[in-house]
Order: sequence, then C-alpha cells, then structure tokens
Amino acid sequence: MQPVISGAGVWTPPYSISNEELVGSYNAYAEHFNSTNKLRIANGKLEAKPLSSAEFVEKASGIKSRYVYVKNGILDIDCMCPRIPERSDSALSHQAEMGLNAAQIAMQSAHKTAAEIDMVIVSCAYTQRAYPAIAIEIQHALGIQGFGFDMLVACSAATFALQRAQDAILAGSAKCVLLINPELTSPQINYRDRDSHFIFGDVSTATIVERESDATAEHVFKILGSRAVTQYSNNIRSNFSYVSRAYDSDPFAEDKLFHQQGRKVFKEVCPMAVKHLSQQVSDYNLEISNIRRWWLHQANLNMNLLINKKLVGKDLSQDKSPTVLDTYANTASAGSILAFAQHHQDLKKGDYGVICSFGAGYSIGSLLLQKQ
Ligand code: CO8
Repeated sequence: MQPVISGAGVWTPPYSISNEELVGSYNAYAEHFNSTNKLRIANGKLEAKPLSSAEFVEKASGIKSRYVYVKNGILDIDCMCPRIPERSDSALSHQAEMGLNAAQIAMQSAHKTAAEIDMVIVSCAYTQRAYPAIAIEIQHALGIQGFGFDMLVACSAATFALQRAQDAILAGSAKCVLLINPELTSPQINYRDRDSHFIFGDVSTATIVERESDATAEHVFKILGSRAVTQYSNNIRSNFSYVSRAYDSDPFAEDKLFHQQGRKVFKEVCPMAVKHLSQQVSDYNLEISNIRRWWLHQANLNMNLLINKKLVGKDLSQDKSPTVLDTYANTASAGSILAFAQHHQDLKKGDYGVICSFGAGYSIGSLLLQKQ
C-alpha cells in the first residue's frame, strides 16, 4: 500500500506580537530589574540584565513577529507569561481546540470525513497534560472510530509522527491517519531571558496520510521514503516535569522553561541536517538538484540559508526553500508542516520535495515526497 499525504491544514492564533512590542516589554522589565537591584549589581553580587534589540532579533533569526494563542499577560512585566483561563474537565481543552481547528482544515483539503479516519496522532513539543491523551480527546470531538495517541519529539515530533503514519499504512494497521501538531509553545517561553524571549510562536498544523488508492484530493504527495535520526545533546533542554512536585526546588524555575546554547546548536545541527538530507536524497538515486522544494524546519533563517548553501552550493530562493519565520517565528515541530501547507499547491506532477525537521534531542526527521 503506497502511503500519501493528501491534506494539510494550518490554524493561526488570532494574536500577533511584533519584535518591537516584545523587545519593548523585555527592556522595560530589564530596566526595572536593574534599577531595583542597583546596589547589588554595583557591588558585583548580581549581574545586570542586558537589553534586547528588535534589529538583533530580525538579523539573528529572520523573525519579525509571532502569533500567540493568548496575548494577555505576555507583555505585562509583572507577569511575562500568557494568562490562559483554566477550563473545567468537561470543556474542550485548549490544545485540543487548537488541534481540532487545524484538523478540520486538513480533513477538508483531503476530502475526508471522520468516518474514514481510523488513527489519530497528536505530536508536538509539549502536551498540556499526560492523560487522557489530547489525540483521544480530538478523536472523541470529531467522532472518529479506531485509536489515537500523543507523542513528543520536540521539534521533530511532526516528521517522526509522519513516519509512524507511513509505517502504519504500509503495515496495514491503519487506512487513514490524522496527524495534528498543536504547538502551544508560549507557556514554556522564558520571556525574561534576552537570548530566547523572541524565538517561539504558537500555531497548529495537521496532515492526512492515507493509502494512495483511497486518495481523492487535488494535491496528493507520495511518501517515497522517510529517515529519522537522534543524537543526545543537552544544548536544548527543559526540565519541566511531573516529578517537579517531588523536588525540593522551584517548579517554575528558569531551568523548567525552554533554554538552549543557541550558537552551539547552530554549529552542531547544521552539518547533521546537511548530511541527513544528502543521504535521504541519494538513498533514492536522486540528485540534490532534482528536488523542486525544500520544506525545512523553521527555527532560524540563517540556519536554513546555510543548510541550503551547503546542500545546493548556492543561496536558495523563497520559491525553492520557503520560509514562514518572519510572521510565525519558530513553531517547534509545526514549522516544516506550516511551510509545506502554505507552499505545495503549485508543484507539478512528478515534482520531488523534502520535508525536514531538526531540533532538540538532537533529532532530525525527513520525508521524500513526489507530487501525484
Ligand atoms: N538582543 C540583542 N543582543 C543579543 C540578544 C538580543 N535578544 N541575544 C543575544 N544577543 C547578543 C549576544 O549576547 C552576543 O553578544 P556578544 O557577541 O557580545 O557575546 C551576540 O548578540 C551574538 O549572540 P549569539 O552568538 O548567541 O547570536 P546568534 O547569531 O547565534 O543568534 C540564535 C542567536 C538566534 C539563538 C541562534 O543561535 C539560533 O537560532 N540558533 C539555533 C537554535 C535552534 O535552532 N534551536 C532549536 C530550538 S527549537 C527546538 O529544538 C524545539 C524545542 C521545543 C520547543 C520549545 C518551545 C518553547
């Protein structure tokens, strides 16, 4: 059974925050911190908070703004966290709502009804609870029979889940898989950290993977092959955990939020991604030049420019390697799916494309596609 991607959907949250707004809030916080702690800073007992800059953010990352699920609280220097109203157990959870919104768009684009889907995977960097699975909640909300589960692989959650769906179709354990990436990253961002406060945004993406023989959509892509690799690194880390309750430490301390050695990640992950992608393409006896479009992970524009240059030997255009970083920022595992969802309809029959993610773990996942 040949697996295909036959639908994709993106749900964009209603609120956007520009670099200027975000940096304005961070700098107000840093100045307040520095003036409140003037004496201790002067005595060398405390380090002054450095200021951020909107120009730096755009130059270092390609990000101009980001969407957030809830804006209230993020820019308030006494809070610096989204104030998301808690819902009762009987209400649809926030992440399920985000996921459902993207799922419905993907199902529509694949011409699929709930009755035709038999497997649901929610895969993202964080789920808002351990159980019941968000995937099962969405399955229930849509009235899907069969089974669902959540899986976490940080920035590679979506590509690793697509590989699971490919395997399930090949093995015959599913006929039609709904994959959802509700990336609610904002509660994990340390908006008080100058080096990372600008990196992430919220979004939800979804895809449909089914058997080629069942696909009726306008834009159908054969999954020719997939590759996944992991290599342990502490350079991107969050210690947020259910075990926090048992520790004798602050459950909301800085180490419980996203933190990274950004420069090291940049230097180590780029060559890994280049090697991985070269292999992915040569495994199918193709040349890099045969690839019509690269839907790369959206963490940093300079990273993607470097990877493109090493792969192809020259800078690639937006047409060859589209970026969505300017308006969405890094949306964890949803980034490459977002690029795919917004930039695939112009491909012609027989064109090849590659979806690739890279991030925490480290983890790299890729899929070689061919337009039907
Ligand atoms: N404003 C002004 N100056 C700044 C700022 C700022 N905001 N931040 C740093 N600087 C300064 C630094 O202090 C440094 O100054 P100096 O040269 O005097 O020491 C200078 O600017 C340059 O700093 P860097 O070398 O750190 O800057 P880079 O050019 O490397 O850019 C980046 C920093 C943008 C972080 C870049 O290194 C990067 O993007 N690296 C790749 C990171 C990456 O891809 N990480 C993956 C994370 S995503 C992931 O895996 C999923 C995790 C799960 C999701 C999490 C959800 C919350």
